[in-house]
Amino acid sequence: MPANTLSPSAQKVANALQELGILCQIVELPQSTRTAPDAAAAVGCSVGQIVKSLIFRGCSSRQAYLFLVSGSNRLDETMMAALLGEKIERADPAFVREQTGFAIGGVAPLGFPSPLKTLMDIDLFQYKDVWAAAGTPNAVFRIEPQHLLDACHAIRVKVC
Ligand code: 5CA
Repeated sequence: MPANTLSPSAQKVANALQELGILCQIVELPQSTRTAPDAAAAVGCSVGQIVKSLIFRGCSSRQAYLFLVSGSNRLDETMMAALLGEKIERADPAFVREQTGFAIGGVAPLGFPSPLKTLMDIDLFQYKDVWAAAGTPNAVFRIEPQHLLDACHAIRVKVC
Protein backbone atom coordinates (compact mmCIF):
# COMPACT_ATOMS: atom_id res chain seq x y z
CA MET A 1 0.00 0.00 0.00
CA PRO A 2 1.49 3.43 -0.88
CA ALA A 3 2.71 5.38 2.16
CA ASN A 4 -0.01 8.03 1.87
CA THR A 5 -2.95 5.63 1.51
CA LEU A 6 -4.98 4.95 4.63
CA SER A 7 -7.18 1.93 5.17
CA PRO A 8 -10.89 2.73 4.67
CA SER A 9 -11.68 2.92 8.42
CA ALA A 10 -8.73 5.21 9.10
CA GLN A 11 -9.73 7.34 6.10
CA LYS A 12 -13.19 7.75 7.62
CA VAL A 13 -11.55 9.21 10.73
CA ALA A 14 -9.28 11.43 8.61
CA ASN A 15 -12.35 12.77 6.78
CA ALA A 16 -14.20 13.45 10.05
CA LEU A 17 -11.21 15.37 11.42
CA GLN A 18 -10.85 17.33 8.21
CA GLU A 19 -14.55 18.27 8.19
CA LEU A 20 -14.10 19.63 11.72
CA GLY A 21 -11.12 21.68 10.56
CA ILE A 22 -8.75 19.77 12.84
CA LEU A 23 -5.28 19.42 11.43
CA CYS A 24 -3.68 16.22 12.57
CA GLN A 25 -2.06 13.32 10.91
CA ILE A 26 -3.20 9.74 11.26
CA VAL A 27 -0.35 7.34 11.81
CA GLU A 28 -0.72 3.74 10.67
CA LEU A 29 1.90 1.62 12.38
CA PRO A 30 3.29 -1.80 11.53
CA GLN A 31 2.74 -2.89 15.13
CA SER A 32 -0.52 -3.28 17.09
CA THR A 33 -2.19 -0.35 18.85
CA ARG A 34 -5.11 -2.58 19.88
CA THR A 35 -4.81 -1.85 23.60
CA ALA A 36 -3.71 1.26 25.49
CA PRO A 37 -0.34 -0.29 26.51
CA ASP A 38 0.23 -1.44 22.90
CA ALA A 39 -0.55 2.04 21.59
CA ALA A 40 1.67 3.74 24.19
CA ALA A 41 4.57 1.45 23.31
CA ALA A 42 4.02 2.00 19.57
CA VAL A 43 4.06 5.80 19.69
CA GLY A 44 6.39 6.20 22.68
CA CYS A 45 4.09 8.03 25.07
CA SER A 46 2.79 7.25 28.55
CA VAL A 47 -0.21 4.92 28.89
CA GLY A 48 -2.12 7.81 30.50
CA GLN A 49 -1.84 9.77 27.25
CA ILE A 50 -3.73 7.10 25.31
CA VAL A 51 -7.45 7.76 24.88
CA LYS A 52 -9.57 4.65 25.30
CA SER A 53 -12.88 5.02 23.42
CA LEU A 54 -15.25 2.86 25.42
CA ILE A 55 -18.86 2.21 24.49
CA PHE A 56 -21.32 1.55 27.26
CA ARG A 57 -25.07 1.12 27.09
CA GLY A 58 -27.75 2.54 29.34
CA CYS A 59 -29.55 -0.35 31.05
CA SER A 60 -32.89 1.51 30.96
CA SER A 61 -32.62 3.77 27.90
CA ARG A 62 -30.58 1.26 25.85
CA GLN A 63 -28.76 4.29 24.40
CA ALA A 64 -25.02 4.31 23.73
CA TYR A 65 -22.58 6.35 25.78
CA LEU A 66 -19.03 6.97 24.62
CA PHE A 67 -16.44 7.42 27.36
CA LEU A 68 -13.05 8.81 26.42
CA VAL A 69 -10.87 7.49 29.20
CA SER A 70 -7.18 7.88 29.95
CA GLY A 71 -5.32 4.63 29.31
CA SER A 72 -4.23 4.54 32.95
CA ASN A 73 -7.75 4.87 34.38
CA ARG A 74 -10.55 2.41 34.93
CA LEU A 75 -14.02 3.83 34.59
CA ASP A 76 -16.12 3.60 37.76
CA GLU A 77 -19.46 2.31 36.46
CA THR A 78 -21.31 3.06 39.70
CA MET A 79 -20.10 6.66 39.69
CA MET A 80 -21.04 7.07 36.03
CA ALA A 81 -24.48 5.57 36.66
CA ALA A 82 -25.09 8.17 39.37
CA LEU A 83 -24.06 10.92 36.99
CA LEU A 84 -26.17 9.65 34.08
CA GLY A 85 -29.19 8.69 36.14
CA GLU A 86 -29.22 5.09 34.94
CA LYS A 87 -27.11 1.98 35.28
CA ILE A 88 -24.71 1.29 32.44
CA GLU A 89 -23.22 -1.89 31.06
CA ARG A 90 -20.28 -2.50 28.75
CA ALA A 91 -21.54 -2.81 25.18
CA ASP A 92 -21.14 -6.07 23.30
CA PRO A 93 -19.02 -6.08 20.13
CA ALA A 94 -22.06 -6.01 17.81
CA PHE A 95 -23.49 -2.90 19.52
CA VAL A 96 -20.07 -1.22 19.37
CA ARG A 97 -19.90 -1.91 15.63
CA GLU A 98 -23.48 -0.74 15.04
CA GLN A 99 -23.07 2.53 16.94
CA THR A 100 -19.54 3.48 15.85
CA GLY A 101 -18.90 1.67 12.57
CA PHE A 102 -15.61 0.44 14.08
CA ALA A 103 -14.51 -2.86 15.61
CA ILE A 104 -13.25 -3.11 19.20
CA GLY A 105 -9.54 -2.33 19.36
CA GLY A 106 -9.84 0.41 16.75
CA VAL A 107 -12.82 2.44 17.91
CA ALA A 108 -12.09 6.09 17.20
CA PRO A 109 -13.61 8.94 19.24
CA LEU A 110 -15.36 10.36 16.15
CA GLY A 111 -16.45 9.51 12.61
CA PHE A 112 -19.64 7.69 13.64
CA PRO A 113 -22.83 7.18 11.59
CA SER A 114 -24.60 9.48 14.11
CA PRO A 115 -23.30 11.45 17.08
CA LEU A 116 -23.02 9.72 20.46
CA LYS A 117 -23.41 11.22 23.92
CA THR A 118 -19.77 11.58 24.90
CA LEU A 119 -18.06 12.00 28.26
CA MET A 120 -14.34 12.73 28.52
CA ASP A 121 -12.01 11.91 31.41
CA ILE A 122 -10.67 15.09 33.08
CA ASP A 123 -7.34 13.33 33.66
CA LEU A 124 -6.63 13.59 29.92
CA PHE A 125 -6.35 17.37 30.30
CA GLN A 126 -3.06 17.14 32.18
CA TYR A 127 -1.32 16.36 28.86
CA LYS A 128 -0.46 18.72 26.03
CA ASP A 129 -1.39 16.02 23.50
CA VAL A 130 -3.12 12.68 23.71
CA TRP A 131 -3.33 9.79 21.25
CA ALA A 132 -6.59 8.14 20.17
CA ALA A 133 -7.45 5.21 17.93
CA ALA A 134 -8.12 6.05 14.30
CA GLY A 135 -10.51 3.31 13.26
CA THR A 136 -8.23 0.27 13.12
CA PRO A 137 -6.11 -1.70 15.62
CA ASN A 138 -2.91 -0.13 14.24
CA ALA A 139 -3.89 3.45 13.51
CA VAL A 140 -3.76 6.40 15.91
CA PHE A 141 -3.73 10.20 15.84
CA ARG A 142 -2.40 12.84 18.18
CA ILE A 143 -4.62 15.69 19.31
CA GLU A 144 -4.79 18.34 22.03
CA PRO A 145 -7.33 17.30 24.67
CA GLN A 146 -9.36 20.50 24.28
CA HIS A 147 -9.64 19.94 20.52
CA LEU A 148 -10.83 16.39 21.14
CA LEU A 149 -13.42 17.64 23.64
CA ASP A 150 -14.69 20.21 21.12
CA ALA A 151 -14.67 17.77 18.20
CA CYS A 152 -16.73 15.24 20.15
CA HIS A 153 -19.01 17.78 21.84
CA ALA A 154 -18.03 15.93 24.97
CA ILE A 155 -18.52 16.89 28.57
CA ARG A 156 -15.61 16.71 31.02
CA VAL A 157 -16.10 14.26 33.86
CA LYS A 158 -14.13 12.59 36.59
CA VAL A 159 -14.47 8.93 35.57
CA CYS A 160 -12.98 7.24 38.64
N1 5CA B 1 -6.57 1.13 19.97
C1 5CA B 1 -6.57 1.10 21.41
C2 5CA B 1 -5.88 2.29 22.02
S1 5CA B 1 -6.48 3.81 21.47
C3 5CA B 1 -7.98 0.91 21.86
O1 5CA B 1 -8.89 0.91 21.09
N2 5CA B 1 -8.11 0.81 23.19
S2 5CA B 1 -9.55 0.76 23.88
O2 5CA B 1 -9.29 0.59 25.29
O3 5CA B 1 -10.34 1.87 23.52
O4 5CA B 1 -10.27 -0.47 23.27
C4 5CA B 1 -10.16 -1.70 23.80
C5 5CA B 1 -11.33 -1.77 24.76
O5 5CA B 1 -12.35 -2.50 24.15
C6 5CA B 1 -11.05 -2.47 26.06
O6 5CA B 1 -10.54 -1.62 27.04
C7 5CA B 1 -12.40 -2.95 26.44
O7 5CA B 1 -13.07 -1.99 27.23
C8 5CA B 1 -13.14 -3.07 25.15
N3 5CA B 1 -13.40 -4.47 24.86
C9 5CA B 1 -12.51 -5.43 24.61
N4 5CA B 1 -13.13 -6.60 24.40
C10 5CA B 1 -14.45 -6.37 24.51
C11 5CA B 1 -15.60 -7.17 24.39
N5 5CA B 1 -15.54 -8.47 24.10
N6 5CA B 1 -16.80 -6.59 24.55
C12 5CA B 1 -16.88 -5.28 24.81
N7 5CA B 1 -15.83 -4.47 24.95
C13 5CA B 1 -14.62 -5.01 24.80
